[in-house]
Amino acid sequence: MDPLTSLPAWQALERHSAQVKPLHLRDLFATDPGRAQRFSLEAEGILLDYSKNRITSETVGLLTELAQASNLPGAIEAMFRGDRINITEKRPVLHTALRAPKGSSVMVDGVNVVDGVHEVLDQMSAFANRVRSGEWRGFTGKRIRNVVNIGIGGSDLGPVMAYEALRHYSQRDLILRFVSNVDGTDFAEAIQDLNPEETLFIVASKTFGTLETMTNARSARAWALALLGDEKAVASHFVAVSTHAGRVAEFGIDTANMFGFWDWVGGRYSMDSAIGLSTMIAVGPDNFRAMLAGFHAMDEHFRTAPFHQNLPVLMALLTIWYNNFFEAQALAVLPYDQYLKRFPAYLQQLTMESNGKYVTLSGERANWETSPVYWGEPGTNGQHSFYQMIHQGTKLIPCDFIGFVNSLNPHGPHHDILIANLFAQAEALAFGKTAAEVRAEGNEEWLVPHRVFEGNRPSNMLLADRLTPEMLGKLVALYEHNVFVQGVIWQVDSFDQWGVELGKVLAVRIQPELTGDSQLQHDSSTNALIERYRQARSAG
Ligand code: G6Q
Repeated sequence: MDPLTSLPAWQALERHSAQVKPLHLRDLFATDPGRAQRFSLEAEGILLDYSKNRITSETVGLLTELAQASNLPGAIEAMFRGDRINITEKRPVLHTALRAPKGSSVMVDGVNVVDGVHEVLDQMSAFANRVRSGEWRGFTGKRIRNVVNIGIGGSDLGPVMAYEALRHYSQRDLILRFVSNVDGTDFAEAIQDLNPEETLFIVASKTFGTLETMTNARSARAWALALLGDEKAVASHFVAVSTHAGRVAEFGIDTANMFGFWDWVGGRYSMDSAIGLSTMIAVGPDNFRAMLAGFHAMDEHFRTAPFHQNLPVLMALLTIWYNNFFEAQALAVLPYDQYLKRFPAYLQQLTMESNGKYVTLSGERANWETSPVYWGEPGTNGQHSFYQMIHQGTKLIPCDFIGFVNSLNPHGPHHDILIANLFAQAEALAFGKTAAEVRAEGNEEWLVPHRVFEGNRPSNMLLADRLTPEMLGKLVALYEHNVFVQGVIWQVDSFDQWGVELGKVLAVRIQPELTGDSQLQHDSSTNALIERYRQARSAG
C-alpha cells in the first residue's frame, strides 16, 4: 500500500488547499448564486447542504479522486462481502448484514449469516412482546415494569442513545435504565427506586467477561436475590445478550434466555444486533424493524451512489479536507433535537475508537493526522456554552448541524425558535460580521475587534422531515459509513481497539495493591497515589 501522502491525488489536494485557504465563504457565495444548490444533496430523506464548506467544485473533484486512488470502491465491496477487513482481529465486519432483509444472502465461511440474523430478531421480537404485554412475569408473578440494561462501551452507548432518540415511540409504562460505569453509584442510582419483583436485567456483553459489566451484573443478582430469596428467580429476572453461551450459563442465566450475535459484529457497530434488545422492548419490534430498514436503506445508498452524490462519502471527504489540509483538530456534532442528546456521546466512540490510531494497516506509523476529536451537545444548549470558541476561537472547528422540519412535540413557537437558531448559527459561522458592520451599529472603536466575527467557519447542515425510527437508522448508518470511508483513506483498521487494553491490564494489577501491603513497583507518581489512597482509607 502506497503511503497516503505519496498519492498524486493527495499531493494535488495539498496544492489546491493552498489556493482555497485564502477564499472566504462570503465571497464564494457572493460570486456564485447557485452555490447552495450545487453543493446540496438529497438522498434517503436527508438533505445535506454542504455549501457552507470552504470548497470549490475542484475540491470535490480532487477529494473523490483521492477516494478512488485509495480504492474505496474495492474496500466498500470487501466490507459488504464479508472479507476479513478487520485484519488485526482477523474478522469480517458485517454490521450491514444485521439489517439485510430476510431472504438476502451474505456468506461467512460457507454459511448465510442473514438467516441467523433473522432467527435472533424473531426470538427478540417474541420476548419483547411478552415483556411489553405483561405476559412475561417476575418470579413472584408480578408484571415487569422496569428494564435495566447492564453493559458498557458498545454494549451501552448505542442502546442508551437509541432509547433516548426513540423515547417518543416507547411504551411509557415501562421504565428503562442503563448501567455502565463500574462506579457503584451508577448501579445504586439506577435501582434505588425499583422493586426487584418488577425488574428485568439485560446483561449485554459480547464477551460476557468485561469487568465493569460483570461487576454490575453480580451486584444486580445479589440485589435481586436478597429480596426475592431464591436462586431460581434469576431465570425470570435476568436475560443475556452475548456471543459466549458458556459464560452466560456459568453466571446462572438459562441459555434459553440468551440472545446471540456473532464475532463479525464490532461492539460499537452492534446497536442493531441483539445488543438492541432494550431498544426493542422500549419501542416494540415494529419500530425496531423500521429502524433496521432505515439502516439498510443507507447501506444501499452508500454501496451504490456515485461518490459525488454519496452522503457518507461526501461527509467523510469533507472531514479529511479539514483534518488533513486545514489542520482542524476537532469536529462538533450539533443536533437540534433534544431526543438526540446522547447522539454526540455515541459518535465519540464510533468515530474515535474506530479511527483514533497512529498505526496503518501495514504496521507503520502514519505520518498524517487521523481521527479528529468529535464532540457536541444538542442545540440550543451548546450555544450558551462552547459555541463561543467555534465562532471566535483560534481553532478551526467544522460542525455537523442536524435538524428536523417537524417536531415530535409541537408546542407553540418552540420548534420555529429552535430551527431559526439552527439556521442562524450556520449562517453566523459562515458569514460572520465585519468591522464595518460592527462600526455601523455605533460601537466604540476599542470594542470593534471584540465584536467582529471573522466567519469562514465551515459547517454541514443535515435536514430531515422528522425523527422516526427509520430516520434514526439512516443517520446512524450515515455516520458508520462516514467513519469507514475515513478509515479507508487514512489506511487504519477502523474495527479494532488495541488502545483500550493497557489501562485494563494495569488496573487488574493495581486493584489488589489498593488494599494489600505489597511492595509497590510502579513509577513514583503511581506509587505515591496508591500509598495516599491506602493511608486515607485505613484512616477511615
Ligand atoms: C467497541 C468495543 C467496546 C466494547 C465494550 C464492551 O467496539 O469493543 O466498547 O463494546 O468493551 O464489551 P462487551 O460487550 O464484550 O462487554
